[in-house]
Amino acid sequence: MTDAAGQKDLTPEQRADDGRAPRARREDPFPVKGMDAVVFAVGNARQAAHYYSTAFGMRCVAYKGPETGSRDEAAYVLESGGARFVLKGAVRAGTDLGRHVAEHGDGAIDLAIEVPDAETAYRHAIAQGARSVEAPHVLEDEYGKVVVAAIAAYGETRHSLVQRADYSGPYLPGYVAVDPVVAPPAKRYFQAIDHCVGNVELGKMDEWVEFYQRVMGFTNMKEFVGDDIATEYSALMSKVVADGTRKVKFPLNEPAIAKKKSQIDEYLEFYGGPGMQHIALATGDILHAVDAMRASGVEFLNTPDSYYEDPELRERIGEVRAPIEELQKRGILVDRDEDGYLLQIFTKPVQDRPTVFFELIERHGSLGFGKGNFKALFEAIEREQERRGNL
Ligand code: TYF
Ligand code: FE
Repeated sequence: MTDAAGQKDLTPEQRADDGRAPRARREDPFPVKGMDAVVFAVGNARQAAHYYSTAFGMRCVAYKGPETGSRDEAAYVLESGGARFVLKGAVRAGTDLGRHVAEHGDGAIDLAIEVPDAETAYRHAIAQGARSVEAPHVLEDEYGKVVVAAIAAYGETRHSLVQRADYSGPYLPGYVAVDPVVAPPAKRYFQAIDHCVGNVELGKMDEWVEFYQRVMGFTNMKEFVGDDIATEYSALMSKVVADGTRKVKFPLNEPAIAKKKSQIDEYLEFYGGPGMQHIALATGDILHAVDAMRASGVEFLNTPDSYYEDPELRERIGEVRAPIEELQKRGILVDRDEDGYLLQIFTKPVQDRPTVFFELIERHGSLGFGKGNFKALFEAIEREQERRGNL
């Protein structure tokens, strides 16, 4: 069939492609290189740097503070392979950083994304309705130039868009290289940020999913917690968005009305609004990482023996790289899907408030998030919620 313009009947996709070069058609409007850093506001950055050095095996590589001309805040940059945390603390009264910590406790203020072109990424985001936090600007020192812009995300969280063309400094202009706080472990515990999860208010999850689709061109991954599972045992709904290369993955949770008070409501109440809930850290050896972190005082959620004794689990997961007994000893969870399997474990909240926690994840092909473990995991989280008197 042909229409009035003499065109053959095309699918909407084909019509949109009409007359454009094949390359342009496939061009990503918001290309990303990966996570640049997770920036935390904390009550005491010097001590937090010590914790992430000694307990998470990270290496402190850079610093700024009053000694380097930063009059309001001290910031410590820690790395483990490609994973970078920046810990910021107020060095005097009356700062917005201090206000943030007073309001939310320790938490993430910036899920910074590395992009090939910050100006273009920012312009696209704003054109798609994102709220500006910082217009693109060049930061410069003797190591070179970095272009940074920032847009608002859920709650008080932002996404900095960081373009490192040929910057050779230890982090960003203004930071100086420093020696590690303690000698880093011979073998790092993790090497990348796998995903960063956001908790948003009831009924807002789909709005934020749509935000990442519209503003960053992210697409939904198939893993999600829907209505059915939510009311049955999880008391939360969850969807995952990711960039085309799946280097940046952002699951989003909202509370669900269920029999018990949602863990997401507990977070929202104690954090004082939406914010980052957990960071999953990709490890190549979760057994070693858990052992080392536990020995340094990091507390992980417990998994009951019944999880490992369930014949259905053994059936479902098949052969994995360690005997089940070794996973059981440590409380490591296993999940398998059509692409492969993953091992994962969750810390308890790492600050006084029941808010931010971490996940260690060792992937063997699986691109999922441990859907098969949601029930066991949420039960473990609820046991902790109960202990805190918040269930
Ligand atoms: O990131 C995920 O989706 C998994 C599972 O409150 C999960 O780590 C989901 C919600 C939650 C805790 C963990
Ligand atoms: Fe996770």
